[in-house]
Amino acid sequence: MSNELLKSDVTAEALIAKAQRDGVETMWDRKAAQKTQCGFGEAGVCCRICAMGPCRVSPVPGKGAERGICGANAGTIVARNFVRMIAGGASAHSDHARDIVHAMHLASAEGPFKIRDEAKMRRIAAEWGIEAADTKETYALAHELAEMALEEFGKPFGTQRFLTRAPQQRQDIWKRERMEPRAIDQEITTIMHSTHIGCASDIDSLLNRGMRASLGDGWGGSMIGTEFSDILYGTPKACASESNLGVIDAEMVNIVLHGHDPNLAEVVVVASKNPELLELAKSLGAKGINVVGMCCTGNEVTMRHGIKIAGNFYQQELAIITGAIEAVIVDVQCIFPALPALAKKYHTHFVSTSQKAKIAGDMYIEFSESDALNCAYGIVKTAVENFANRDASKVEIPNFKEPTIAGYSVETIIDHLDKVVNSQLEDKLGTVKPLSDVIYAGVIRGAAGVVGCNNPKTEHDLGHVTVIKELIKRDVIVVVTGCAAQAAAKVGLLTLEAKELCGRGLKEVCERVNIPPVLHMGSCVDCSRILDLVSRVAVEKGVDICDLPVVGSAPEWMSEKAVSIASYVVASGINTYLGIIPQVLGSVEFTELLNEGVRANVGAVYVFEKDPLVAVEKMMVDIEEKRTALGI
Ligand code: BF8
Ligand code: SF4
Repeated sequence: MSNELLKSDVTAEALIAKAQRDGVETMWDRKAAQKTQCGFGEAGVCCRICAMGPCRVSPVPGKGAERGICGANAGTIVARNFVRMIAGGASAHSDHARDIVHAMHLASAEGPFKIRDEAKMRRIAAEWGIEAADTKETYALAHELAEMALEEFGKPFGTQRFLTRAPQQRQDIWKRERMEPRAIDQEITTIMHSTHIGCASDIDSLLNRGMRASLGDGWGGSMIGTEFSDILYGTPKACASESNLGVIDAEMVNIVLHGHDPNLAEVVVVASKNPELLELAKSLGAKGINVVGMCCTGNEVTMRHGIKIAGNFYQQELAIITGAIEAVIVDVQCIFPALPALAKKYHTHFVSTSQKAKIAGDMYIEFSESDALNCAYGIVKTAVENFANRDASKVEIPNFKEPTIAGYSVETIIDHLDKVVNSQLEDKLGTVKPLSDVIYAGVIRGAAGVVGCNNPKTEHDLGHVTVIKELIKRDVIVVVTGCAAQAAAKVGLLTLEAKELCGRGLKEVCERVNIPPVLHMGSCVDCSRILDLVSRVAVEKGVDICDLPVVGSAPEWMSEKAVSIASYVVASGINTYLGIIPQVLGSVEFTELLNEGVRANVGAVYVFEKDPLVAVEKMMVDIEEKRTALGI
């Protein structure tokens, strides 16, 4: 266990010590047991795509085997592994989105799935060319739109509908590069086909297919996930919350919602307010039911209901180790298989709910959209009843939490801009013009999206927090999603007071618009909100996305979803700074393609930089070069 990697987390020291006292294992023990990680795997040169292998080729040209048995060289092997990561990530985001659309297909006035943002539904219906989108009966339109959205996953012809939101210049590039994503599932299937033994070996072509699938995620699956979640559960508005493990309440029944899918989380939030269950909780000696969020399910319910954030990815074990959690309820993605065994060491019920993420050793209560409220009621009841089994002597909750403001959808950002800049006028502008104007005027130098996971290869949260603090100090406004958003929340960066850490220009903008300098835009699928925001600025200024002083950053990423996100951000024209080096260094050619070559195709590159301070310096050079090129 390396304390070094945890020193910037105020909750870790006590809880890791408690874990040792309690005799339970954490990711840190398992990381230590891994000893030195495999150098071939780390370089991406291990191939086990067929049963003639596994083949591993030398990551150093001229030393050892240069080709696998079929003749694949390091470039091919590395590229295939990389684009398969994109396929994994795109499938996760997109399959999650499909579940949201299925829930919308079940929506009715009686609920529990209802149309909560009807105006947005009608806007998107019109955008997608549905006739009489403004007059059709609400649920007839909802079902028609849901069917259209489901077709985006498997339609035999045509490209993704949301691509038209991008500036025309960007759409032209995608057309020229043959990167316009067709059906979402098709793009993922094409990757699996192209990377099969004896299929594509050309690294440019492989990356091109990978980027196309990633665009099918960002502008397809993820964007559908975001937009249809808003229609179904409401478009987020700025709301107050709190963050870090201190939100766990020793006197309440504590339920951790962990995973990614808001379908389950939304109904659990409803069930947690059920008077019968509250009464049951009180009869067992609890003051109430405290639902807290972890990872992106947490982000979804924080954005819409102000549900408190218990923590991010690497805190999933620490939450259980507090001894005060009655149930961890999970849906899909980023859930450690280690959790059921850990939960059994305490009184915690580990409840998995999705066939897609059945976890060995769990308490499995399958969530069914068609019986959503009953399901959620049953799950929450199980948690409440478990309060009686809590062992007070095992409870230790770190007393750390920070105020947090979340909920900055694109609509909410525009609303804030309208309120200030246009308060004298009757009609709202309803555009991002005030934002693009302050960027062009140089009051704000640029914008950055800081996103992604935690990774025990680096000190936890430090990369996120350092990058964000250094950027806002330099007058760069920051938008955050995923675990990066939660890292920022835990150190108080998602507050109005964080303006004090900003340069003069950004501070003034925060004061006038009444926003934090770091805007929580949601879960990882909500990186699509960032694409939408940046596109609006580009369209408003008549330029391409790659012309804007905007950067992407994933200081601590680890998941395949993050590889897909990085790829669609680059393919959308934004240089993306990765603090964890992808497993590609075993091929000089493929590394050069990512770091430079792909610029000729999409006008942006992947930048590898482990040191967050150096990364920020590079981002600032990048931003200032873009400004110079624009003549601003
Ligand atoms: O989708 S940031 S660790 S929780 S993958 Fe997972 Fe990474 Fe967190 Fe959300 Ni995103
Ligand atoms: Fe080896 Fe080629 Fe099979 Fe990969 S695809 S395992 S390199 S033979």
